[in-house]
Amino acid sequence: MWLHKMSYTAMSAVMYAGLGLGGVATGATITPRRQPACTAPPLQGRVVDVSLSEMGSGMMSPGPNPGSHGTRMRLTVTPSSVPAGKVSLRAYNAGVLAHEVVVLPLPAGQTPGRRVTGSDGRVSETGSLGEASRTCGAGAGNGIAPGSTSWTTLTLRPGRYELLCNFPGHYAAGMYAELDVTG
Ligand SMILES: [Cu+2]
Repeated sequence: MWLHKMSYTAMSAVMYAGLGLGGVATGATITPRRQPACTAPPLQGRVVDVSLSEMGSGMMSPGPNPGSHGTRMRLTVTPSSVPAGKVSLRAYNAGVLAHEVVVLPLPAGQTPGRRVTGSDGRVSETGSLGEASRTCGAGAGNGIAPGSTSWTTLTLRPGRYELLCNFPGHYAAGMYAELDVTG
């Protein structure tokens, strides 16, 4: 899932306005960029921390079409291996753009980052086991706002999984990582 184009653009505009002001409030209240907007509640099972960001966040302005101008983005998973069973993802957006985390099975022999990207800049979510894409909330939403956390609890069988951000262009820009679930 990802933000509709309108709200996505609007959010970007807000982000750029914030960047232009250097994060200084001028009348309106602007939440300090590096202060987490929220934290996840206690989560069940093994907790996997997922960090979402763009390279050089806060030091450069990503273009209006992130990922299409060579902007590198990243998604990291800690730890990268957990026992089978209940696994909770705690996804923190450390970047300046909205992101999300989608969990897809990774077929044997396939390395992360090799999925085919459609003309919309997204990969197929067929077979998705779940996602964390709700600002300060659980499960599916319209994206995780910068400085916010989203979380979800899944029951995962042994195998390899790929966690990725499916906002247009973000996967191709590097937002994917492998999570291994051991038996
Ligand atoms: Cu993203």
